[in-house]
Amino acid sequence: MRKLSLISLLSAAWIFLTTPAFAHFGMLIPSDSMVMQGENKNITINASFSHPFEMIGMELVKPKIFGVIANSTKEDLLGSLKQVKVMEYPSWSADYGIKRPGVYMFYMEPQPYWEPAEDLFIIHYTKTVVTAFGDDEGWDSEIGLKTEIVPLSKPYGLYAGNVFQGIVKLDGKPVSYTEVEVEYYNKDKKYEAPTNYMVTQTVKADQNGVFTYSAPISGWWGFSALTTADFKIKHEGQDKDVEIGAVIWVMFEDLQTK
Ligand SMILES: [Cu+2]
Repeated sequence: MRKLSLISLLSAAWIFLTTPAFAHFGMLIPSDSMVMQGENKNITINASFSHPFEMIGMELVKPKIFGVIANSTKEDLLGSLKQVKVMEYPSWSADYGIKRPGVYMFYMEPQPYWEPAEDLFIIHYTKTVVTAFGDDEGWDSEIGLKTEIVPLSKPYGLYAGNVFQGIVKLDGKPVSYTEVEVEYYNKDKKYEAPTNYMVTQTVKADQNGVFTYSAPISGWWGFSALTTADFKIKHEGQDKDVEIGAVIWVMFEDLQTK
């Protein structure tokens, strides 16, 4: 009996210790992904490093890079970041006023995050796409991040149930058979996964780096394609591997009734 309860205690501890480590996501969530004519032109973008389905936060130190590319112009937005809390942990937020029609790609490169449990650093190059005032040009273009998901589906204006397709790129080239982790931003903690296997789902890209996922419900869905970097970072004098993630956040909408 004692042995059994020790085992169950240990396995409970093991689950507790390992489960949350699986699915951290760089997160960039704008207050609106389709800004319409006559709507509030000011949006807020929240930046965090979190466990979106379980709604467990982590600290995000001030990102190395945070910006937007719109109408072929890059704008550094690091200076507009303000400290906020996301899921109770220190995170960042920026207000952005949209002035012209166009596609606005927000992106962040966080500082490398040291993950002792995995003995490596993690960098999630994270982006999200906002469209404004009816101009759609360039939704499929590339920002040019170290690793990036380039959308094959318009990364906004999707219905729940639609598929989202993207190409996983590393240094501008498609990566074959990469694993892509998928997670729902369980914002109101409304949902529960039937099993722990379903908190994070995984799809693989094909030989051309293309992956496909169909979102079952409306809301924000995160896609994170993970590879190992071709560079190392020193931790206490030792070279450590760097896991790099190409992350994109995509909103799926419900069809509305009249
Ligand atoms: Cu984590």
